[in-house]
Amino acid sequence: MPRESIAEFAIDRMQVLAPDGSVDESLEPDLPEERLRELYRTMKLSRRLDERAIALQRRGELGTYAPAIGQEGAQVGSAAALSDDDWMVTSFREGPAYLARGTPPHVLLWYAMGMEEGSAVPRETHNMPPSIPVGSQALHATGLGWGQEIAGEDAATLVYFGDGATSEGDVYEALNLAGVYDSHAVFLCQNNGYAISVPREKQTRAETLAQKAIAAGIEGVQVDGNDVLGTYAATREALERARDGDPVFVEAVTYRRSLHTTADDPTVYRLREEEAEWEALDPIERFETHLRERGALTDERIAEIEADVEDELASEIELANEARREVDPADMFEYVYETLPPELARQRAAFGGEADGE
Ligand SMILES: Cc1ncc(C[n+]2csc(CCOP(=O)(O)OP(=O)(O)O)c2C)c(N)n1
Repeated sequence: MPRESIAEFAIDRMQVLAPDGSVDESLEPDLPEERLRELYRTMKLSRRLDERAIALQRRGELGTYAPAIGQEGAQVGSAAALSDDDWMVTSFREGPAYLARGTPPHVLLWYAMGMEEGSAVPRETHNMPPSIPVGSQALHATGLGWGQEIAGEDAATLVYFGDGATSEGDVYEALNLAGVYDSHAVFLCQNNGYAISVPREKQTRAETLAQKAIAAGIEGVQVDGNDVLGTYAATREALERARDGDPVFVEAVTYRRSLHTTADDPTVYRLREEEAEWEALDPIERFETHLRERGALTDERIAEIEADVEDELASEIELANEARREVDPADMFEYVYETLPPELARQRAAFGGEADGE
């Protein structure tokens, strides 16, 4: 038998909103202007929350905080495509996505204060709490989506993770299992250029991250992550497929413009010139240009939105502070196991707590 090619694969890339603010009308999602302004406001709220949270952390009022500055388009666009019945599964940098799903800023601040109240899963929200072990949440999403398939639900599960997480076995296992069991999962990889100090090109030799889907036999698509409309459209399409048992991997190409966390200093591993290139591709400014051009935003309206965002944040920070309480680091042992395994019981004892494990 001669040697021949037996399989061919391709990865599409999508962009609806170009950097100059113009749209591709054939791909443009049909969203009313009020909804577009809402997405814009959520992106602005997220940006200001991040800026204020970094300042609060510097004053010692918050613990470690992971800002999503520059990633608002990727997150608000994708989270906005979810329906109320869908589940959202997050990592630690998904502030914009939580805001888009209606989580109030004070809950995100509680999380950064180390308070368990920030991790609560209110029944009606279908939002999982942040997952810190990189990539682990992809498995949770595959399981949730598998459950949706078994229960015959017309719902899907959207999971966020980063470019670094694609090097974790957990993500490969999650993709593979999702394909085999028709899990209703959408894997939203925010390729933000870095895993702490490790650049994307040191993460993998693969040309795209979306092609990681191919080995699992599921669809992979790349989208301009600084394009909120493109991300919305790509995610909505992916969710529709996932609700029918066809999982999808969406790679949103974006850039982490700020710190990995407040414990990081990006100036030691990347150049200012690179940051400037991405500054010019800012997702909020791009969307603003578009909304101005279509007459949905004016100077006056922007000023109103900005003032409104400042007011909301002022009262949300106050709310967060009113509930502030001293957090005991030993609390971390309280919420996962009913009975602590011996190793964790030993660790809790080292914190000065009770060692009552088996
Ligand atoms: C299993 C595991 N290994 C290492 C870490 C430490 N860590 C925290 S964030 C991070 C990088 C994650 O990069 P990426 O997946 O690209 O997401 P991003 O931080 O860019 O949003 C690492 C290595 C961790 N939390 N979990």
